[in-house]
Amino acid sequence: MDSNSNNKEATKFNWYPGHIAKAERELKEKLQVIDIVIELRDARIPAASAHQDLSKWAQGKPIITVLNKSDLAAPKKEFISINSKNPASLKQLIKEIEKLSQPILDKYKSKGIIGRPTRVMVVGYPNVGKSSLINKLAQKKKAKVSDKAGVTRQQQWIDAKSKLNIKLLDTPGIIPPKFYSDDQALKLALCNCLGDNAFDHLIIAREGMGLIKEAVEEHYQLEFGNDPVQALAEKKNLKQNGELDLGRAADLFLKDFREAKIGKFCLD
Ligand SMILES: Nc1nc2c(ncn2[C@@H]2O[C@H](COP(=O)(O)OP(=O)(O)OP(=O)(O)O)[C@@H](O)[C@H]2O)c(=O)[nH]1
Ligand SMILES: [Mg+2]
Repeated sequence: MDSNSNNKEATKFNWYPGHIAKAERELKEKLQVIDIVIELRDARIPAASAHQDLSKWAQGKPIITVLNKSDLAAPKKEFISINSKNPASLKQLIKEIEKLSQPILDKYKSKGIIGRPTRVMVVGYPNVGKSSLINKLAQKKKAKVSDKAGVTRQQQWIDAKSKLNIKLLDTPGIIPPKFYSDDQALKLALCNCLGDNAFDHLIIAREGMGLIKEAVEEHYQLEFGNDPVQALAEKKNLKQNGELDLGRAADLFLKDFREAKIGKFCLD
């Protein structure tokens, strides 16, 4: 299979709805009043889920890069790794927030401003777990969480539960107007960061299976042949009207990958 030409097809689906442009505009505006930025990435794709313009937007404000969904990924040492469903995994992140907020609080104290909360904004691609993280830090279910990308549509301030006085800003997931590369688009689609209507499932499944060929062959006990999606449909006997149902096979792979049933990977 010529993976390059198929990969190019993946980016034909340029998903950039109006609300993303608005979300990016509001994010840049709000950064003026923010003290600390948490950039939440997906631990399975720490490079593909990075916002390359974020440090420019943040204009010197501290950015903590955090890999979420570490329970679904192979470990990566360079960053703070968390699992937003498990509060125990947040200790290192909370320490880092507290460390970075101290000089900010001291600065305000020296100006006679006492009790002003540190303002922490959480940003990242859709569906990386921003609202889940905020709910865990706040110890209450204030922000709406869903396994569909693009659920948070409005910024929302939520008070953190901490001995330090912290306000957290939940933000809608944003994607750049253009993907940085075809490889990035593929990985974001694979990890459910783009919304399932934004791409052709067949193309993404084929390309995604190619990235982890050995594990896929092992997990489903099959050989790729010319088309791994077809091989999976044959293996699972997925048919519609007597024909192999490639769409269902593609979705089966995507679901199993996203639930880490095939294995825990770091694709970057
Ligand atoms: N396995 C696992 N799932 C997670 C983790 N964090 C969040 N999720 C799940 O990921 C999905 C997306 O979570 P959200 O918190 O809604 O993500 P978001 O970044 O706020 O998404 P948008 O508001 O759409 O941009 C939900 O199904 C969560 O339950 C994690 O650490 N591990
Ligand atoms: Mg959200």
